[in-house]
Amino acid sequence: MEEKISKFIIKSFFEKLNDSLTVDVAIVGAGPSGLIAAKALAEAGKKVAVFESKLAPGGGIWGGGMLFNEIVLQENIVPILEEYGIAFRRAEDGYVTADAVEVASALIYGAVHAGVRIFNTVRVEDLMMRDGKVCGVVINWNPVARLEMHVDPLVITSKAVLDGTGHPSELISLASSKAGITLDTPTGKVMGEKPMWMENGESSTVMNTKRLYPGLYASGMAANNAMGGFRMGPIFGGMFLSGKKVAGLIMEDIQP
Ligand code: 48F
Repeated sequence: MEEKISKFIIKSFFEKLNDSLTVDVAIVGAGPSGLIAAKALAEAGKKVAVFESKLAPGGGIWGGGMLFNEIVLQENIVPILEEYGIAFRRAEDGYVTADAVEVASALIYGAVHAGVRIFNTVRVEDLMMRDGKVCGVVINWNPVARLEMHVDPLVITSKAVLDGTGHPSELISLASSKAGITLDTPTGKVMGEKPMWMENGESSTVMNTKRLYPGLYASGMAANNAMGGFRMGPIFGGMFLSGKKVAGLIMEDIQP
């Protein structure tokens, strides 16, 4: 029995990985914006792989505000909560609250159920570029990076790469510093996230969600960091709408 169980795991994992070496969209980071974009793209028939450096996908959802595991959303997000079957409670002034654990697990399940492959504990450490376009990501096990092992990576090729890495916008920053490319931002470089301003941050997250370079997109807090938007804490409507928006932008660009 022991031999069979190990064989089944190895076989099905390698089938999954082998089939994801070339995808339509490689999403880096399984936070709310990345997971929502992933499901929308998969439902539109795109082949999507998500690479998440942590063991548990879900990014900043799980901890709610200061580990109080509830999140707040605006009432106009209710249709998206209903799409996922997430329960919510009405608060005052047009806000609703939802259980952070239910939201995180629903977004993960929604993506995988739609056909997205999520590779957890895999860190994207670099980009691939050809002819003025981003066309893939360089991956390695996160523990390899954390233990500073000298181990060469593998590469996933894709038509589009989404930076959903949250506050540091790791891939956009890498593209700017290492590849020296000019981003579609006011300075051509990463503008840097501004301090807390919930109202402004919520709307700017959606406005800042865009293509920053051919083949390279940003959503959620990565978009805000790239474009110089404000942070907003445990209100998540902007993240949800950012995920939906970037899925639409990518679909327009990679239509056959
Ligand atoms: O930060 P995160 O949750 O992404 P988001 O969609 O949402 C932000 C909110 O959670 C919250 C907020 C709400 O108002 O401000 O912060 O912008 O998730 C980003 C995910 O990316 C992973 C990281 O572990 C996290 O789960 N990640 C970061 N860098 C890498 C990565 C990398 N190089 N490779 C793979 N995953």
